[in-house]
Amino acid sequence: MNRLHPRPVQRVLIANRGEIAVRIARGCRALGLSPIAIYSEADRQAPHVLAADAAVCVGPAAARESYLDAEAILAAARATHADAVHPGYGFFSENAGFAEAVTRAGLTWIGPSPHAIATMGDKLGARATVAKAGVPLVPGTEIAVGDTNVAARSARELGYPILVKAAAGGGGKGMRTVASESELLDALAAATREATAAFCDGRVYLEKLVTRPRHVEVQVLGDTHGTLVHLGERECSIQRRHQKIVEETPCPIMTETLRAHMTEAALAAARAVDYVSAGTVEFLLDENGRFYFLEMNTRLQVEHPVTELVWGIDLVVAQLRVAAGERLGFAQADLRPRGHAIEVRLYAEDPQHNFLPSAGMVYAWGEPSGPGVRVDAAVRAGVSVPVEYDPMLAKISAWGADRAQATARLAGALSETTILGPTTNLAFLRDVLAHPAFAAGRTNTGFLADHLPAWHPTGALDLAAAVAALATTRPAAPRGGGDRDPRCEPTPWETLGRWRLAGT
Ligand code: MV4
Repeated sequence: MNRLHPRPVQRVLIANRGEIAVRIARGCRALGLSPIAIYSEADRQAPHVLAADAAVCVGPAAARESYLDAEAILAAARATHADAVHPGYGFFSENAGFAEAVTRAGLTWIGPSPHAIATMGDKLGARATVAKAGVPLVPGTEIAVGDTNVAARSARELGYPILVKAAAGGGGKGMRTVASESELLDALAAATREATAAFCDGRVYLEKLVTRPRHVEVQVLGDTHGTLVHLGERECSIQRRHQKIVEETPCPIMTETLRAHMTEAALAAARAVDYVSAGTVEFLLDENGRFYFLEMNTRLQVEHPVTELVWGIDLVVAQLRVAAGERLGFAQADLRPRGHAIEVRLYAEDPQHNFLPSAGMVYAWGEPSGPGVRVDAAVRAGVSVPVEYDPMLAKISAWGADRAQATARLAGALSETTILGPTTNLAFLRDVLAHPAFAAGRTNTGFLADHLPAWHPTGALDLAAAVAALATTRPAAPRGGGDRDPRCEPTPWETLGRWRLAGT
């Protein structure tokens, strides 16, 4: 197969699972393309398998032996005559070697070039590359600090507090805060150890600590004909342990001037690696309105739906089209954001017990709908949530003409969401949205620690919702056999019998 002229894309292998695999299958359908799923032995019943035209088992439950087995995935592509591979997020999405292998196999890689992935994947390389393009960086060391004397001198010059970061890191892995010189040696050793274990690459560097930053990121989209546009920013500051929980666009404190500067910086960063496909440039925004490049994610992101809702662009469709060599077909001047969108991530985890994952059988699942509501989920009653993967069950998003309407619609959608089986963070999410600090847009990275440090559910609403869900999914006992008049079917409150909760 000639790698410069791969065959036209018709069959797309989705090298992922869960809601993003379902989402990508939808994008394929929208273009008349045929989605092909892969699955592990733990995912035989998974919703993403049903979303595809064909599905191939690639190995046992452990991700290393299935979703991260490059040979098995390429064999699945061959067996199903796939023309292209979409990696989704996580797994192989930011693996330059896998992107290369896909291309070498004569398949179209739906994503940026291996060069762009590799450059941005190395945080020191990314810093150097975007600095040359004039993108503002947090003051820091430009080289890995192997020598502790050099590190101590650099840290003193930067001024404490500082952060030790892993060059191969990202997402907070291998990161250490250092308040003063007395902590530096231990932090360097710990970060090096952690980075070596996680990435087989122990290089670390220093950055000045930005206190109480917001995490604001810019969506970019490029084609192979030289068009590169941005689709505004997303604010994703409400996180715990580097896991985002709430994402929205626009950023509540964004101004036209700040947006102009930040999006220009994001486009410059993307241009520095000839970026093609959907990508995200992350910034820290400090309390004085200054912003600094953090890293670039060279993939479609979990939180892409809020951008789609406000900008009216299907990012997966755009990725598929530009991967096939088509032009984007629009320029920056053709794009106008409208209104506000907020997404929350529903996790199978227990907020009352340190957010411990809570996988297992889903007995009932009722998803919300209504004006401006969007659900990206891969949950089905009767199917277990495997323990082997990320415990995210669904993303629930709402669009509104303004932030208040988006918040109200999302809060309404959450009270319409029912799940019976795994413990979830549903009630926690409701309390985040209902918090006055959220309404006021005071969403920096300290939000959860400041406002919901030791969270406990209020009221028995969750149990009531779960019982109602159970009641609505339980078939009514047949009376008198034969065809029954649906007008005589009992209401949930009747089938519930003594399971009625006091006060509901
Ligand atoms: C920082 C920072 C403060 N100052 N860098 C966290 C994940 C990784 N992408 C980088 N991170 C941070 N880098 C400097 N120089 C604070 C964080 C950080 C953070 C950033 C975004 C969202 C949530 C966060 C939570 C803790 C720390």
